[in-house]
Amino acid sequence: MKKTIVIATANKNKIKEFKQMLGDDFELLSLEDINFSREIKENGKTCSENAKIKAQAVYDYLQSNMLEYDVLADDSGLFVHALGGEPGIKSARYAGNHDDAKNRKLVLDKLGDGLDRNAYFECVLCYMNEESVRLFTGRTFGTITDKEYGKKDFGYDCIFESAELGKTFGEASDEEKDSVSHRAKAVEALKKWLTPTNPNFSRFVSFNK
Ligand code: ITT
Repeated sequence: MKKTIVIATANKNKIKEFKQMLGDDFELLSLEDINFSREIKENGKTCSENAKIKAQAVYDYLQSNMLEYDVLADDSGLFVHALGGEPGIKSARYAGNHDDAKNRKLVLDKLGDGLDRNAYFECVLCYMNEESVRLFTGRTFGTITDKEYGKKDFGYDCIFESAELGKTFGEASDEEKDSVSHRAKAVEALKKWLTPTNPNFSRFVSFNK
C-alpha cells in the first residue's frame, strides 16, 4: 500500500509539480481533500522557517481531527542578486498578493537594463510526522531575462532563464523543468531520505497500515 502524504500548499502549480514528482510512489492528498481552508500566517524570516510554520499548522489540524498522515510543506522563492535577494521570501506577494504578472513586472522594472541578472530559485521542503521534522533544500541557478518568454502560468517561470536548460522555465517542458528545478532537487533529497536503505528509515517513517 502506498504511503499517504498531505501536500500542505494552496498553490495549484506546486501541487501539479509534486504530483509529477511523487505521484507514482505516494498517495497525495491536498488541503481540499482534508477540508483545510485556513489561511496560514507566514511570518518567518527564511524559507526554512516558513516551510516549518506551514507544515506545523497542517500537522496540528490533522492531529485535532485524529488523522494520522505525514505532511509535506513547501516554501520557495526567487532570489535576485542585484536586488539584494529580493523578492526572496516575499515572492508570492512582491507587488500584489499572488498576482504573478504584477510580481514579474516589478522584478523586470527594478532590474531595468542592469547587467547583473544573476538569480536563483530556492525551495525548502518541510516533512513532518509524529517522529520527526526534516527540512530539504534545493536551489537552481540562472538569469533574469529582459522580458517574458513562454508560459505565464507559474510565478516567475517565464522571466527565469535556467543556466542548465539554456531557456526559461516558461519555455521548458514539464519534464525539462523537473530535471533541474529547485523543487525537484529538494524532492530528490526527500525521496532519498524516505528510502528503506536509509538507516533512520524505520525510526522516522511510519507507514499507514
Ligand atoms: P503556499 O504557501 O500555499 O505553498 P505560495 O504560492 O504562497 O503557496 P510561497 O509562499 O512559497 O507559496 O511563495 C512562493 C512564490 O515563489 C510563488 O507564489 C511563485 O511566485 C514563486 N515560485 C516558487 N517556485 C516557483 C517556480 O517553480 N516557478 C515559478 N515561480 C515560483
